[in-house]
Amino acid sequence: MRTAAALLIVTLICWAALVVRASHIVYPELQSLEAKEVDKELRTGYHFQPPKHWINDPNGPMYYKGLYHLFYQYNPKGAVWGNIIWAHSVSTDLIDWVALEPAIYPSKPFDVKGCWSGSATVLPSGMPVIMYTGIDPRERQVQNVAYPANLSDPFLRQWIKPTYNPIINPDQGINASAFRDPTTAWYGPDGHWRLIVGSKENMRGIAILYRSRDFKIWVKAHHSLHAGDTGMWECPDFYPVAVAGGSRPHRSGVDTRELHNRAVAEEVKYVLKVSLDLTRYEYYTVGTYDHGKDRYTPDPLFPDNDYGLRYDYGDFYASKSFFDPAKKRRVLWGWANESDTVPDDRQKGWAGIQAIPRKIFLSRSGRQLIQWPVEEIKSLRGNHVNVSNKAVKSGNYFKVTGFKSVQSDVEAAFAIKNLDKAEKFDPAWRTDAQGLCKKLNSHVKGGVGPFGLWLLASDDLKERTAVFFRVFKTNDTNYVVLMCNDPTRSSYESKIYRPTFAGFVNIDIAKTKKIALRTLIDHSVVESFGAGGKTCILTRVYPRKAIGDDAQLFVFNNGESEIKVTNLHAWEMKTPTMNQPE
Ligand SMILES: *[C@@H]1O[C@H](CO)[C@@H](O)[C@H](O)[C@H]1NC(C)=O
Ligand SMILES: *[C@@H]1O[C@H](CO)[C@@H](O)[C@H](O)[C@H]1NC(C)=O
Ligand SMILES: *[C@@H]1O[C@H](CO)[C@@H](O)[C@H](O)[C@H]1NC(C)=O
Ligand SMILES: *[C@@H]1O[C@H](CO)[C@@H](O)[C@H](O)[C@H]1NC(C)=O
Ligand SMILES: *[C@H]1O[C@@H](CO)[C@H](O)[C@@H](O)[C@@H]1NC(C)=O
Repeated sequence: MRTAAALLIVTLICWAALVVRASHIVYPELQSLEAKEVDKELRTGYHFQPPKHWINDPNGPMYYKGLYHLFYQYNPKGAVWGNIIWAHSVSTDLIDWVALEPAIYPSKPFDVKGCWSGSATVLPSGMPVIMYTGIDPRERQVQNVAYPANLSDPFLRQWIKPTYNPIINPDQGINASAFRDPTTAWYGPDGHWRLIVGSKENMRGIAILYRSRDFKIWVKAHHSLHAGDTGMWECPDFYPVAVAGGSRPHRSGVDTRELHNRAVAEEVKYVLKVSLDLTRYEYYTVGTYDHGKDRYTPDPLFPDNDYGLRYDYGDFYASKSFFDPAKKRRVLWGWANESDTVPDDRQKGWAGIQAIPRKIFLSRSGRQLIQWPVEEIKSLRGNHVNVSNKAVKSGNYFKVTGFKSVQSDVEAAFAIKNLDKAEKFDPAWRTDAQGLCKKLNSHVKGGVGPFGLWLLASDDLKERTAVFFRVFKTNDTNYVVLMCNDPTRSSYESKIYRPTFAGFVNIDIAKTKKIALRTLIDHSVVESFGAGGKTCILTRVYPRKAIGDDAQLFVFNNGESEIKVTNLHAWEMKTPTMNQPE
């Protein structure tokens, strides 16, 4: 009892001593301790990562004069959050990246205490402009712009911050400690620019709307674009998506710059995504946007709260999309943090990655967004193996041999023999896929499933991460499909945070009797796309034995019904140039 009480007191003291800024725990004594060595063992091969230290949110992604630009929140001095600047990388193909000098760093009164997240907007003249959150000497969050110093330089190496910054100050009604992450601006049929900034009012998350004629003087609208009872809204993203049956293919992206054209503005649907500071998850809705009233209304189909649809049901936060004019698509970036401990990160010398950029579009039915790794990553595919028409009986599994799976791309399709065996679905589970996956994890035998992959697995299977499906029956004709990521046996190391992650998959399994899975495996990253990108789950894992050539891939079936791997293709992935300095 006494130890428990003492422990509680210690915990309380530690808790009180932790400083939280922009929701990152601050370790003042660690944030400027440069990494002497970089532990390569679990570093990713083809995910975006700088050579060392801490990264978080992707910022201002854009395409300019033949180059993709990615900026990101970066600590140049250590492997924990702190000293944040905008690091800058460029690529011709979203695969090979070159690290440039930092683009934006504290230098002026309006950002001297921090240069936080923001977005890029390409003006009709072709001029890109960055808008970001600066922290001023009074610790207020203000919004600033920066312009390229030299428009002829496709690398956009140098950015100039006009002296008229900040261009948006938190007014009386706004909490200056909760006012950040301006979006890409859009240009309405009335010739005015608009953008939103994330904020909160007590427990209400708000997308505060601003308007401008000249991108310089911004006026707050009388009402917000949208709000919700989910706490602080960070990193909002608001963009148009094409609809099936419209004048362009529904998979193609829509440039926010086209919205000044009334015909375009009326034909598309709109997506609002918010990152919830409280839960550290995101959700999105799809709806309509009235340009005249400047209000966004989610369609009734989309829950407008924590139970809303997520881009990713795993470790994926502070995401941001951009329109890629070169391939007429919308591309999504998202940050995945580490799940190991701060001392681990100190020792590794690095923390955080960006997920593989994903093409994102509205499904044909309009019921959800679909995401798929950008096609360019196929260029990294090397050695290939395949399996076809292989039955996996109840309780069986097999190893996929002949290739190295530690850095790979796996595409599989599973056919279900007997759907009648599906377990009964309890409607209470509807809003708790994650809890359901925790309860009925990969070790718990089922009717139809769990079946799927064990990956980053040791030969003796003592270490393994499971990515799998499980099918439930609501009644004789209706089924629910759960997609789940279970890392509870991913590592011998027991201190690591390893939550199960899960989402439901919106497919008519009674009709298809088949489901597809694609998983990108990259040492400590498992990024999975169920049913062609309907449900996505990214997890970080830290195996001790299942590393390098010792990481194996298996197919398993722990359900009563037999399943068949109709086909499975697996490729070793090459290592691109990742942020080598020029
Ligand atoms: C601007 O960029 C172009 C292309 O990189 C370069 O040739 C030129 O010297 C730059 N101008 C200045 C003033 O730096
Ligand atoms: C403003 O936001 C900060 C950060 O979330 C919070 O600590 C503070 O209580 C808020 N102030 C008010 C008046 O709501
Ligand atoms: C599958 O692999 C075999 C060799 O093992 C090869 O002959 C066949 O063409 C492959 N099939 C596909 C679709 O790649
Ligand atoms: C089964 O459930 C679905 C929706 O959950 C419902 O639409 C359908 O009518 C039900 N069918 C039967 C036979 O009860
Ligand atoms: C990532 O790390 C885990 C483990 O420390 C936390 O629980 C998450 O809240 C965190 N995610 C984000 C987005 O910060």
